[in-house]
Amino acid sequence: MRLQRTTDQAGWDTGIVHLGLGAFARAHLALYTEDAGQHDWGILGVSLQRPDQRDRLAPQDCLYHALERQPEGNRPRLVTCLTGVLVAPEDPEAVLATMSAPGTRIVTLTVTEKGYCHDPATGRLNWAHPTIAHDLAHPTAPIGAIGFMVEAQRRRQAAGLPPFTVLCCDNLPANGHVVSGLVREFAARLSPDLAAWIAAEGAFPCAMVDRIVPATTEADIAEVKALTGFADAAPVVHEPFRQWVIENRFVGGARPHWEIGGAQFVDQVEPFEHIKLRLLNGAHSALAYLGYLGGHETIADTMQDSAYAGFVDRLWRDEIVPVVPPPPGTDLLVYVAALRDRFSNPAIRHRTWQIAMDGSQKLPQRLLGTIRERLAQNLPLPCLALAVAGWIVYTGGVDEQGSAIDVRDPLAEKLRSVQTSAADDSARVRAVIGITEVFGDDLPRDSRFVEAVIAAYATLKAKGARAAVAM
Ligand code: CS2
Repeated sequence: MRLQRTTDQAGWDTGIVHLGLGAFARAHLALYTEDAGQHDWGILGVSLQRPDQRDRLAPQDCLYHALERQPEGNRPRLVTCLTGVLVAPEDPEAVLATMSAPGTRIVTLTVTEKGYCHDPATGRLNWAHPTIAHDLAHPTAPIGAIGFMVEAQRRRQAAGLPPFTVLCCDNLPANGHVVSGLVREFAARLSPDLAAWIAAEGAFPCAMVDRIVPATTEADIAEVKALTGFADAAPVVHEPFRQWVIENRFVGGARPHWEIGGAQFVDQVEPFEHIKLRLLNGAHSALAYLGYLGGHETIADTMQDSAYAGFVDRLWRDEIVPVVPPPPGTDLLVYVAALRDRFSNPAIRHRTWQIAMDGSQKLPQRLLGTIRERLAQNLPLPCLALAVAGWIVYTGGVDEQGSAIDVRDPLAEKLRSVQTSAADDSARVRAVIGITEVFGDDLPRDSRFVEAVIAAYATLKAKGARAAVAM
């Protein structure tokens, strides 16, 4: 059966423009918006690079199924709140027109860590980034998220409209503050008046988003067809769990009632974000590198292996929990127990290779913050050091069987070349830790950290990842 809108379905008007339309936003933001059920808050999705989402969604009127996967079975749900999909490189003007339309009051983003073109160690804009350089030279025809937001806000200011709220849904620490800083830094180069207006009138609430959403596969598409009868080319699959903690700061207070779907509006997001980035994402990245090297395809497979399950328990209990303050009313051991179940859900096939992507952009907030806390308290960090060493081996580009690893990372070239030109293993580790965009100026100089990673790297090389995590 073909998926198409019927006349008895109520329509949605665009209230939100979402930059970086991927599976995560369609399984998280869109479902909370669907639950809120306010039809003036429909979502217009924008792909900043590829046309594939639009090509799949447009022929089915932007309808799709979200398939909740549980060990006990699967539950498909039809999602209707997407009002359209634009592909920015094909028509940047259409994107800018929608972003600066009066009905658009919120711009949400999932452009991944690297999409902000910033330096992950400092949170400052990387002016040498080709996307930033392009958008500075051609501000009215941008290609990057920051450039689109600044030009659209400029048009809104010129038209006498209020700015839109910018709601970042990426896994960055203090994401609202970081994005606000980047937008204002970029705007100030073009027009100090615009930058001042955005600072005075705009809003960049911080938010913590959580739901495990693996990339959709052909098998998922076939399963949705078998379950629903619809030939849906663009379903998303997700775990049952979801969480969204949002700072309650929106321009003119205008936002959907996402709390209907369980979103929490709070004054301080930071404690929630800290535990999520460090306990969930930190462990995810550790398992991704070490699990991949040990031959495991998914996180659930890795958790099935008792050596890895024991390792991640030590990482959580002994190294992360003691240095991360819990948000009010949260018991971290209960949180960790839930994570163990979520990671072990066999119905979610989240590939280690997928999570391993873009480590240079992820490590600072996922692992290095915890490492800094432990060093400040002079505490040992064997599991964290092993995770960093796993990333170094992984980005070296050769697996334990001698086969090439398809390393996807904006710094992939640099990571490989510094490793190739180093004389020995210890020099290799030092060369990678010397990359200040990732490790800052402090960690390369901390011999406790450097020596711990050198030792972990040596163990990985000598014994392999599976034996290393079992130690
Ligand atoms: C994962 C996240 O791909 C990754 O790096 O760690 O996408 C993770 O699944 C989500 O943050 C869970 O909320």
